[in-house]
Amino acid sequence: MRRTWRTVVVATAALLVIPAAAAPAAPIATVEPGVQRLLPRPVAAVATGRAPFTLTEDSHIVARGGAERVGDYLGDLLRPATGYRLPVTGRSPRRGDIVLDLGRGKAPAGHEAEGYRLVTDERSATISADTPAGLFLGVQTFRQLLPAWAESRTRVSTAWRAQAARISDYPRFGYRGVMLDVARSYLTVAEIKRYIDSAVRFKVNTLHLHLTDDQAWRIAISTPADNPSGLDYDALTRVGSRGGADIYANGTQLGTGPATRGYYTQRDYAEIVAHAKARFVTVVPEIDGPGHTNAALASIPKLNPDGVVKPMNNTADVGYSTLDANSPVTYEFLRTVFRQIAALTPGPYLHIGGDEALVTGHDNYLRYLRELLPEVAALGKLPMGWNEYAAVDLPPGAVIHFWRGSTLADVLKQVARGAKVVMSPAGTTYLDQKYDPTSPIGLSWACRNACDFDRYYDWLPVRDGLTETDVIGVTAPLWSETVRGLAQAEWLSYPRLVSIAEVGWTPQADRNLADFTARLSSLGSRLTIAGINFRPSPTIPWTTDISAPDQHTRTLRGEVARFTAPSAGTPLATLDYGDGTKSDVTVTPTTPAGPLAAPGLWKVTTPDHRYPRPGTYRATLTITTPTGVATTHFTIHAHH
Ligand code: TNX
Repeated sequence: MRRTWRTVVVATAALLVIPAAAAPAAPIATVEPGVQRLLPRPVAAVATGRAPFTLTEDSHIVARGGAERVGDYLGDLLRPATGYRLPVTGRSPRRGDIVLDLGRGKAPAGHEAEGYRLVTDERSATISADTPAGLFLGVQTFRQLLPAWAESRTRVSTAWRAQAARISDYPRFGYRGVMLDVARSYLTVAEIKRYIDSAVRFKVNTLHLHLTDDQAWRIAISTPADNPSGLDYDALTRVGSRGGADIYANGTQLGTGPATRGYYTQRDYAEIVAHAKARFVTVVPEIDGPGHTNAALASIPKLNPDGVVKPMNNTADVGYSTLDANSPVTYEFLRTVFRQIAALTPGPYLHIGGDEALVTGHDNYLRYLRELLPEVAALGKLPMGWNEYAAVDLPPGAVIHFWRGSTLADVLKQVARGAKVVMSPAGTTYLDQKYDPTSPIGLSWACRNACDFDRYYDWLPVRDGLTETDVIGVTAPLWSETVRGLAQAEWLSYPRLVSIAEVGWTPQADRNLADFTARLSSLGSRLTIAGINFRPSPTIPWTTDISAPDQHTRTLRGEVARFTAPSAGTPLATLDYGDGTKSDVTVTPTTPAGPLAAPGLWKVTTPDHRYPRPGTYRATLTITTPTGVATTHFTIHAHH
């Protein structure tokens, strides 16, 4: 039996939230995917008005040479929902093929590294770029032109159409990052991979891993043959990885329960790096110091000049620990650690932390950096550090990770000497901050009351005397004092991470909050279908997607449709059976929504409905949500 699924997406035109109780009689606008909905907004995109591209069961992904692995990735994305074979082949393109065209001069001029062009029409969908990375970014755009059901991991039967369009696109910045703090609370390798997979949809290309802190040390370091001080590196995981941020210093619980714990073997870390690399994501590992080092000090007593064992500390406290800048053991330790991490890290940067060294003493802080930075250079890497580290002269190409303004003069001085800047101003990029005081998790020191996607969108990454070329990018850090597992990480990240992704991608002049908000409204559906958790912001008029298959039956029974409804509140469904009868039908969430979980897919079930006589009936399903009304039709072939 061939089942046809249709998708209808509607939303209220107004930005206002209509209370669930009031039946919205507001005008309805149909929202289809298309160039006007893309996130982040491309540099140039037009709907050509031609017939759309349609993916069919005969479609191939045409990709040769360096394009092949991007073709494989795209095939893996599209096969589950479409159920098509989508072979990756080198044939000359036929109607309905997706073409990944790699070659010199294909990207917009001057944007060879990550630029791409995308043309969709009734003949093909062609993505062209100078690099596989450019093709990969074009793929992320293309998938957003397909119906949201393309994100389903189970088969959906629908017309897989993409609007006919012509897009020319490239990033504002080359460094578009997210940061996971796996020190305060651990994420498994599988969770990190999923987090990467979600972030790349929005063209994020850098994953900063905050691997060590006061509360825990999360990366295995093997004891080197050359170990003059006899340091017990195994203790970093045997002792240090047992920690986590569980409580505030006053004993109150942080987050929904104790921190998750664990560590990465070097093989685990390599697996994360490889997964990231296959998605054109650079991993930037951070080993924080000289402050934020209690877990290391507690693991290896010899790092303390007095040899006294420091206790592990499971509070959120920071600023009380320091490595000894005057002890050769400190540098012996750091050399071992950074050498091993560098060997596992293909990316150009090693992040040395350098923040909040409150008990180090200024001279010792400078000494620490002056000893460590040449070691990083000797490993062939560029240093990156939180903005405090601009207190010393940095090598050209070093990156200052800006999180607060107190050392602006130092930053500007180092930039004048050739350092670059990545922007993570705490009040507009920190994903660990509560959205508002009702958020069950999150901190609030950097952003107090209204910290939703709009605030994280509406800021200038180039300012304070910096120029466009001084700044190489932005990063959204997810500190994890209150984060327990991937679902909570996603809840704090989406939709705000999308704001930061667009700050990093889209030219300043093309960024507009109202336009961004409108584009976000159809994101909830896509995230829902993809199984990515998010916070359905109450100010967004979330749209609904419905899939209702045609049926061959005389008696309609059980599940007749699935739909998305990201807004809070229970939607209502009415089914007109097409034979003169009409009734309210039951809607059931497939996963429970909660204060930290967006509503998942809903299913619609009908009581048994027997058609009076054989025939073909056209049913109409209407879903009413707090933000709009969605309608779809399906056919019942009631012959037997
Ligand atoms: C400040 S930002 C920190 C982190 C905390 C974060 C919590 C920075 C360089 N240091 O250690 O986790 O605030 O929001």
